[in-house]
Amino acid sequence: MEARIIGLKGCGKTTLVAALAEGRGDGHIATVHVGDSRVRALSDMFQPKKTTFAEFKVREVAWPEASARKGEMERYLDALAGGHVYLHVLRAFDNPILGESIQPAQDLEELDREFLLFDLIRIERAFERVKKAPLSDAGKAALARCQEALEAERPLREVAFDGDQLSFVRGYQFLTLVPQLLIVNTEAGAEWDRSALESAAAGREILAFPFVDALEVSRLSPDEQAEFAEALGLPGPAAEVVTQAAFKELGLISFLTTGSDEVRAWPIHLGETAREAAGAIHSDIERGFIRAEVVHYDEFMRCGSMKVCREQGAFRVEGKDYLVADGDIINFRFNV
Ligand SMILES: Nc1nc2c(ncn2[C@@H]2O[C@H](COP(=O)(O)OP(=O)(O)OP(=O)(O)O)[C@@H](O)[C@H]2O)c(=O)[nH]1
Ligand SMILES: [Mg+2]
Repeated sequence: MEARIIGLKGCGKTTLVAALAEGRGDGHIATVHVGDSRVRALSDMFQPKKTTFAEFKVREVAWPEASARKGEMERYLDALAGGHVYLHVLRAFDNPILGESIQPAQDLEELDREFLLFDLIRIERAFERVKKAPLSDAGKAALARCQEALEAERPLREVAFDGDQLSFVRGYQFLTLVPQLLIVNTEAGAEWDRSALESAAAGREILAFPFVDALEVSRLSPDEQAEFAEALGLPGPAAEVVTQAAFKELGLISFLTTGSDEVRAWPIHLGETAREAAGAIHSDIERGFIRAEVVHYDEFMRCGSMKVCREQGAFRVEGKDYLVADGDIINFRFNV
């Protein structure tokens, strides 16, 4: 899973990478641990040799210098392709170097407009090139559908494509197809007016906190982070808040495995079955799947041990088609 951190010049992208990295980053790229207090709690109970969080790669797309051939914006748009979700940073703090006023809603509209235009031009080029790169009728219809949406100023992520159309459209790496979370970098201690941004957000989820404070919090130990985040008025440690919102946006959940060797969170898509979840661990477990022994995390914590879970009927045996829920603790039975 990879998230791209995007946004206009000087809005705080690099600062966000650092806050998410919790010291593990490298400038523009970081591997973010999906903040999951359940993993920490289970690890405290089982004292395993190893504790493994679900992970998320983030990569900043840095604002480029203009060249003789291309302006800054053109170069930026060219560099954006890829990634499963955009973390779109908006500046709501005063950055004196930029010499521009604070206007996150207008900044958002500016990049939205550029994205729409970029995608429209890409479609026009595809139509122009049909002699050299022929398009099937289905392909033409899919692109026409994209064009129609974009001309009505609708981003492609809002269009309900069917499976075949979607995989065809994905091949073009359209910018408006990628889901977005909006992350507002606010001025520490200052009020911030959310209402202006809400209409421009058009349904995208908005997170808002001062990145400089989030960065300070991210330098603390996991135990201290939640407390200090609260004291500073943040919604939580950045890695936790942002990854949870990104998981929700992408329809991801985590199931858990426990034991004396390892406590671990495994990301899968909502709607995946026990057998598919087994495949997330190893293809052998998926192939040799017999059954899944399941206790939900909340039930487990209520009971305090597997033994009590069994006695109280919180422990379930599920078959291959069981739909895994977020927070299920699963032990797979399989033969190889
Ligand atoms: N006051 C204040 N300054 C901030 C905040 N976040 C970032 N800055 C400062 O703003 C400047 C730009 O931040 P960066 O994180 O480098 O922004 P960027 O989006 O990566 O910038 P480019 O890569 O050049 O586009 C730096 O000097 C930061 O220290 C904030 O929340 N409050
Ligand atoms: Mg930067």
